[in-house]
Amino acid sequence: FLSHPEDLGVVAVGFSGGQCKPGVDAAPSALIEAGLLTQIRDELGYNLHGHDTVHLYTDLVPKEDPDYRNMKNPRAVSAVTKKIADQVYNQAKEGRLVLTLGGDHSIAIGTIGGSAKAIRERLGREIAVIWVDAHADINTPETSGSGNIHGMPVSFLTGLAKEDKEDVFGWIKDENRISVKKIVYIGLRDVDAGEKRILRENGIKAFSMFDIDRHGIGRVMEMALGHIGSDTPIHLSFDVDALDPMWAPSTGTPVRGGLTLREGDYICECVHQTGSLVAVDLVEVNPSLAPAEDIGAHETVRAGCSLVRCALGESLL
Ligand code: Z70
Ligand code: MN
Ligand code: MN
Ligand code: MN
Repeated sequence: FLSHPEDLGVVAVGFSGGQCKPGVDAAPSALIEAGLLTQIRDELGYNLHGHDTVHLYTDLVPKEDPDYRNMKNPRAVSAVTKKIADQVYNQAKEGRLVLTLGGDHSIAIGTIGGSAKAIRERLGREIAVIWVDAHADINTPETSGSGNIHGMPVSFLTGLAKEDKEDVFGWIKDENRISVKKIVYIGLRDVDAGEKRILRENGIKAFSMFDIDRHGIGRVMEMALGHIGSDTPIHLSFDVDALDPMWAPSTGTPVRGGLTLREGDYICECVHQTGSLVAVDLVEVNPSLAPAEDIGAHETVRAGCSLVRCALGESLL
């Protein structure tokens, strides 16, 4: 699906307005300082585009941003994700693979909104999404208990949540949306009651930690990719909190009983091996949230780098 598979569009965006804990905005710089982009260029051989700037988009954050439909920072998240959608779209329409380094998971409204539109225009195809996360992030503004928009991106992307107001996600059009039939979750273990109902009522494919324990990650990936079907463009959105806190303690909402680093890497490797990957997000790394001083942050950043390299084909012999 890529006309320039060796070209990688990089969108580095330190944005934290989709949740309440500061620090996740520092993740792109931490990942880059750990050598991620150098490794991608020198060891994996990609030509990088758009990698020179870490976008903070503080200019897009309005002074006044009162809650709307129970959402916190609605105008800021809407404006920043709209901008990200443009950036990802501009990279993807050139036929490049797009890597986005977040940021909290609200940014996926932009990354997936942008790649869905570009792939539709370029290939007339709908993308599939593999969402790797402890959480389903499919609350609507009305079902959300927290009001944090990083718990809602999938509802906006699938059209389960809609809003007409232009400055509060009214910019999301059908061209940006994905089908509930083409999304697959892996790693779920902390899903709200309202979200479970949404998953059930819409027949959304989800592999929880229970399924991974039962079948093993190998079989789960066969089933996940089988559901998507071969020859479908794939957007991989990886929330680092899918990993067990043993591997990724520095994240806003660590949940015990998660994926090993090796299982996370394996998911990324399998997705790379399909040859259908068009975009990757890595989100929710928060270097300032480390239970054990510096060690936790360093380990989490290292784990994030490993996941991205695997998605870009590092382990392919
Ligand atoms: C909860 C909510 C969430 C990440 C927390 C939590 C969502 N379902 N996502 N941490 N990464 O607030 O909607
Ligand atoms: Mn998430
Ligand atoms: Mn999560
Ligand atoms: Mn390859």
